[in-house]
Formats: sequence, C-alpha cells, structure tokens
Amino acid sequence: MRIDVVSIFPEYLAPLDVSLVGKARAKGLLDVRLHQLRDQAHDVHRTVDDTPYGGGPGMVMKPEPWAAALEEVAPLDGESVPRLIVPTPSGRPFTQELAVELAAEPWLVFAPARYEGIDRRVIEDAATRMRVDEVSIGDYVLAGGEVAVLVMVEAVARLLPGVLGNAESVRDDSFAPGAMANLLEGPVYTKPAEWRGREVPPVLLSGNHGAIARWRRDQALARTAENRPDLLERLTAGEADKKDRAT
Ligand code: 6GU
Repeated sequence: MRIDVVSIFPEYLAPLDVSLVGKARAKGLLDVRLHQLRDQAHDVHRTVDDTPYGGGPGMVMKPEPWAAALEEVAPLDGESVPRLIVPTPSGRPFTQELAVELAAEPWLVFAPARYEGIDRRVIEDAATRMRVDEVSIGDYVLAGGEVAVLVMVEAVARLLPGVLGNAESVRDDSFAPGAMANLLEGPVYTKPAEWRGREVPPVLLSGNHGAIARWRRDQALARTAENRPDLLERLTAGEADKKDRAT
C-alpha cells in the first residue's frame, strides 16, 4: 500500500518511522511519502492560510497550495487515482470497519489541516475525480489533523497482510468483525501465575479451550457493559442471547 501525507508539519509524522509502521515500511509492505504543503506556496512568506470569508476567528487554509500539492502527489493525468482522507472533527467517525475498508485500498492520500480547516472548494474539487472521506477520530478537538493521521495509519497498517506476526491477534481485536464484533476485549494475563497475592483466573490454566472461550466472552461482555453500554445495543440477537446465558 502507498500512503502520501501532505502537511505543513511533516515532521509531526516522524513516528511513522518507528515500531509496527516503521517495520512495515522497512519490509516494503507500506510506502509512506511525506510532503510539505508550503512547497506549493510561492510567495515570500510561503503563505498557506488567510482570513475566513464571513468573518470569525482563526484562519482558513487557502485552496491553491492544497490543489497544487494534491495534483503533484496524484497527477490529473495519472494512471491511478488514490482515495483522499481529510481528517477533521466534523467528519464521519473513524471506526475499525473503516480501517478494514481503507486497508484494502492500494493508495491513500491524507490531507491533515491546521487552523480552522481547508477551503471547502478543495474538497469539492477533489471529489470530482476521487473518493474523498472527511474523517474524525473522536469527539474532541485536536490542534491539527496530523495526530489523527498517525492514528489512522497505525490502525490501517496493522491490518495489512504480513505486518503483524500473528494474524489471529487481529481476529480477536476489540471491534473486530465476527464473534467479538462490538465487544471490548477483556483482561489478559501472563506469568507468573501468582503475583503480589493475585492469582490468574484458574480457567485460563485449565487447558479447557471451550471454557476459556466462554470465560473470555463473558469478560468481554462485562467490560463492554461497564465501559461502553452503547455498544451492547448493537449486538445481534444471537450475541445478546449468549449474553443472557452468561449473566
Ligand atoms: Cl481528524 N482533526 C482534528 N483537528 N481534531 C479532531 C479530529 C481530527 N478528530 C477528532 N478531533
């Protein structure tokens, strides 16, 4: 997969060199290219923002540098067309479902903004030739979209074939489709079996895989009820049934 990111703070994306995403890049599974938006602003101050029409606080990112940057990354006469992701607190929610969808794309371009956002016409213009999604990573406001890009790239990269050592660790994720859909993962334990007087739940040492799977599911349901009661309402009838039997 290829990922381009256009930003006035490409150095904010330095963590993409580290850990899982860094290793995926080193293995050639992920081709990440960072671009400085200001390289497309040609006045002496390399200006990328201006005051908002209609008044109000803050600044708005100008259309010309963004259009030039996006067209340099993905030329209008290019052979393929990327999917454009614009991080913004006004976007659709970023979910595991969207991460799975994005992980199947060959090419993503991220356009994280600073200030009050990008002139609307950039998004409308891009949408005439590529799929554009405005995406939010949660109900709070960041100073810019770069951290949201880190979040989304990490969530997508770990789903790419060959990135995780153990493909099963994706299967059991909180929010993963399947038996654990819409459930939070429960607690996990490792050695020693007793630590500071606290024992690992005996079922995990029992070797009874059916009993372990049931216990994990019950724990997941209990944790979901405690931390995310809203998710329980999305459980299917069959899952709710298991929940009733578990309680
Ligand atoms: Cl994607 N950007 C910004 N600036 N703030 C956010 C966000 C994105 N998602 C949640 N808050």
